[in-house]
Amino acid sequence: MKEFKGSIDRLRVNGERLRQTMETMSKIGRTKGGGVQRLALSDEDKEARDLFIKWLKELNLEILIDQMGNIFGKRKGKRDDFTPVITGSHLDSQPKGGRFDGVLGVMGALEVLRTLEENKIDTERPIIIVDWTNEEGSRFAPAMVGSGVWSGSLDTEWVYNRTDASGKRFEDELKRIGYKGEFPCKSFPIYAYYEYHIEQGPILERENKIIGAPKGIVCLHWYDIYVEGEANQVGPTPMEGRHDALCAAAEMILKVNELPSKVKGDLVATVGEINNYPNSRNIIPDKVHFTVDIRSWDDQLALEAWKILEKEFKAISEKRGCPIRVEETWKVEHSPFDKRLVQRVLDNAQRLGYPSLYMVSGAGHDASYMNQVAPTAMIFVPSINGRSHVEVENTKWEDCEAGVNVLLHCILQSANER
Ligand code: HGY
Ligand code: MN
Ligand code: MN
Repeated sequence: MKEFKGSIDRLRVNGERLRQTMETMSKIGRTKGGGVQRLALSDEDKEARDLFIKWLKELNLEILIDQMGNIFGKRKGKRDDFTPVITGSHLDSQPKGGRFDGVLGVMGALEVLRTLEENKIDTERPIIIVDWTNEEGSRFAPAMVGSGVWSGSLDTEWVYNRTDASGKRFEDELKRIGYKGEFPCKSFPIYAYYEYHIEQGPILERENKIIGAPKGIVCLHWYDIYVEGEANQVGPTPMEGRHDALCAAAEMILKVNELPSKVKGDLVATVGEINNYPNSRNIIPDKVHFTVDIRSWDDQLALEAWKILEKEFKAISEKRGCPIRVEETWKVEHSPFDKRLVQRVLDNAQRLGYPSLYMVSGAGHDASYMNQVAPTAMIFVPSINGRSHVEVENTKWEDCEAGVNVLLHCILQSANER
């Protein structure tokens, strides 16, 4: 390996190696439509973790797995007593998800460490790469539980007892894949956290920018709604007097969709998941479960919006004689990132010649929780056609490389600050 002689400013990552690493990782859980399915704590998640650890070992990093299965790889600093710079994201995916969401931030961080290693560049501070457990929250709700427990916002036992649709417990699945580590899942002092991620929206592409520097992430509020009705034979039961849980739910779901137009501002509201029982074409449904996801930069607006919705749900429930139960499943406040680090992202993008944009993240990330315990910033690159959480999710390789070059220099600058 050659010693890097030039000015550190000229250092760049190896885009071809990044691409090959991404393509190797995307083979794990690959779906017919060209996406990936690596649900948290599934066999595919285990396979991806095993491969990630193999790559960490090749870099002689000190590896640590904590009680939530978060995987940390530490590269020593000249001053190993200094607080570290952490960078990473997640390897788990949505069902039929994309090849870039989360994994680009972990493989990008890996490429940074490979670049430092091969150029024999040491930093003052240690650098830690991380894969956070269950960022997606699709199989086990809520999302971002690995970073949520680590940052002290979620309780280990509560997460351990979360179950998936088939009733499997989080802790049992974590043990089954061999990633329930010994190390306590709790925060230690860190100097800075950078998370590199695809934008998952249309703005960078529309504005012809390559690097996004989010000022922060919106709040995320998740609710679970359970509607009770009365099952009966669809034929002889008169329409009058039915308590059809699915019709009640359908009316409620439309209210979710209409909510943002009532409250103005940046609010978005979505029902993504619905389960109907007994789900037989000739039985009037008597149980429906559906989810509500509300997001806004303004936490208060999101809470007020929910109040409106809850009232509308109650009115529909009474009108149709279908009692409801509401679970306030999860809330993460909006997270304004560290202004100095966000400016660093913009400055590095400019110095490296990449057009950049100061923006907001509408997607949740582990950075939402990390921002509660350490100076945090994110680096975005464009999603082609603004698509994500779909098999066609895609980002140009040259943009992926550009993002990692910005990540490299942000990390170098922070890791060399005394
Ligand atoms: O929900 C989100 O925005 C993220 O994918 N967990
Ligand atoms: Mn993600
Ligand atoms: Mn995601």
